[in-house]
Amino acid sequence: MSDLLKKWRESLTKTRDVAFGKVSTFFGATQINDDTWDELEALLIQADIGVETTITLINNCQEQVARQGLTKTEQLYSLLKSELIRLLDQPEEPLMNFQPTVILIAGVNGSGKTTTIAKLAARYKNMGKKVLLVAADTFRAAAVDQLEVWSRRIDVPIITAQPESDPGAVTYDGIKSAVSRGSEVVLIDTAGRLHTRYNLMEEIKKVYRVAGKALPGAPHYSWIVLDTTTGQNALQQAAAFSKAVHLNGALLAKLDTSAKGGMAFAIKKQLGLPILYAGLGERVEDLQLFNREAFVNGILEH
Ligand SMILES: Nc1nc2c(ncn2[C@@H]2O[C@H](COP(=O)(O)OP(=O)(O)OP(=O)(O)O)[C@@H](O)[C@H]2O)c(=O)[nH]1
Ligand SMILES: [Mg+2]
Repeated sequence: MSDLLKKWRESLTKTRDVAFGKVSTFFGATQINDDTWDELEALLIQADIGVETTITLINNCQEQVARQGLTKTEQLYSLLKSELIRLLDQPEEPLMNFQPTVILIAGVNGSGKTTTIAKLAARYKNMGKKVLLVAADTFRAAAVDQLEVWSRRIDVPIITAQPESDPGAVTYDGIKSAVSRGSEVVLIDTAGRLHTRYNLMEEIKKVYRVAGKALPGAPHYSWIVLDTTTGQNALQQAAAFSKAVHLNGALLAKLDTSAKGGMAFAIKKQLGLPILYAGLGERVEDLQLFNREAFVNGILEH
């Protein structure tokens, strides 16, 4: 097994053991009958795949079983694996060909935004890009400090503002500064906010609009960081942020500490958001481009 596959498998231990353990042991020499589908449906829902996505999955599997004339549940296993892979997109590294490419990062409190931004910044820097961090989380003084610590650690410049100043203003200054210093990638960190709080959602809409005023077309990417441990709850969060800041990608944080990795399938199926990156651990290099085959092989036993 390659090091990459090993890393994914290791990070998905909880999801594999706790949530998908029963799915993996379900298949064997038994005949496929009506009970098979009811039981499999229950197991998949318990594994955080979500009701709607599970129903689609079961329907697709039933069609294939009929078409291929499969009779044993063990034959169904590899079919399920390939149908799970098919539910997900295989992303490529997003293009960074604007001058600069502006990326807005949103999400609820504590989901992993700031840490993920630091990891993304290090990744893009290693790819040879000139990166600039913008600390538009002006809500807490400690939030700016946290990003500044990262900025020093990964040696990437940062634009900050006074605590409690307007997050729109620092976004504007940050993008203007990126243009004048020739940065290639700008990562904007925003304050954590509940997707149900009207004022806070209006505030991030403003950050989004101001980015477009500083540079027409910005933000070019608007990504949500989802804490994988929240499971299906992430769907409501992503739906609300999608409306506010036109999300075009999701990043999964804390896959390594979660048993609810199954939620990834619903993000794509129900919201149509591609998963771009996943956090497989706390280290900078633990942020990986999402890999659908490694993911599905990591959540199921062989
Ligand atoms: N194990 C693990 N921990 C993570 C990962 N991503 C984030 N964390 C941890 O999650 C905690 C919260 O991360 P932050 O990056 O501060 O989250 P945030 O969304 O910026 O939080 P607020 O700004 O308060 O909304 C920190 O302790 C991180 O180390 C991950 O992929 N794996
Ligand atoms: Mg933060």
